[in-house]
Amino acid sequence: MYEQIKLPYGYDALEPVIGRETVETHYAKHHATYTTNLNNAAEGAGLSDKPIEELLADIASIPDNAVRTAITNNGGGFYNHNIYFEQLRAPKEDNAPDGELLDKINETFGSFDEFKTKMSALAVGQFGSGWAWLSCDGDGTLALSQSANQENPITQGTGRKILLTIDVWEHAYYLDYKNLRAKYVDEIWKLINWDVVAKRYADAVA
Ligand code: MN3
Repeated sequence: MYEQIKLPYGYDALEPVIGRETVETHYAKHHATYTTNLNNAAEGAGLSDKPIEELLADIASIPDNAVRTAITNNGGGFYNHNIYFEQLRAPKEDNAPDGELLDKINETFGSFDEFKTKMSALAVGQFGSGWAWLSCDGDGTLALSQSANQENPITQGTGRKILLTIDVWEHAYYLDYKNLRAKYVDEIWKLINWDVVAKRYADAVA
């Protein structure tokens, strides 16, 4: 049985960057539906005991087309939203990581601003629904990428650990920003809980 993370904040905690109605609909409707559909598909296929990362990494080994598609879409939807919601918090100006993660970002991308520009460009440039990702190898090498629909660096077979994501499905921003995806992406940097991202990085390189 796969379970949605408990939101570590209230539905209105991300205002004014992301409004209460968006958070509530996104979490209690979209994310909840992916979770229910994943549980139904995994249970039907006898796979519901598998840790979600393993289930997604081994997706190609599921022989039945319909089950594989259902788990790609709903397992990705379940997992990606757990990652997304966990890493947000109330808005903060001049929000930035520090310590080892900041050093690594500076070393890899030149500066934190340059990193944000590059990841934002992937988020804004993802054609249609999808996600932008920061992930890393076991040796801590950072990588930026994007994915369509509910794919992620695990289902894409990269073997990398996920550190940070931006959801660019219209349901993530349309009530607050209408068609202005770039404005949403620009604003979401205020919400990133860098303590969560730093913990993911520390776990990935441990
Ligand atoms: Mn979403």
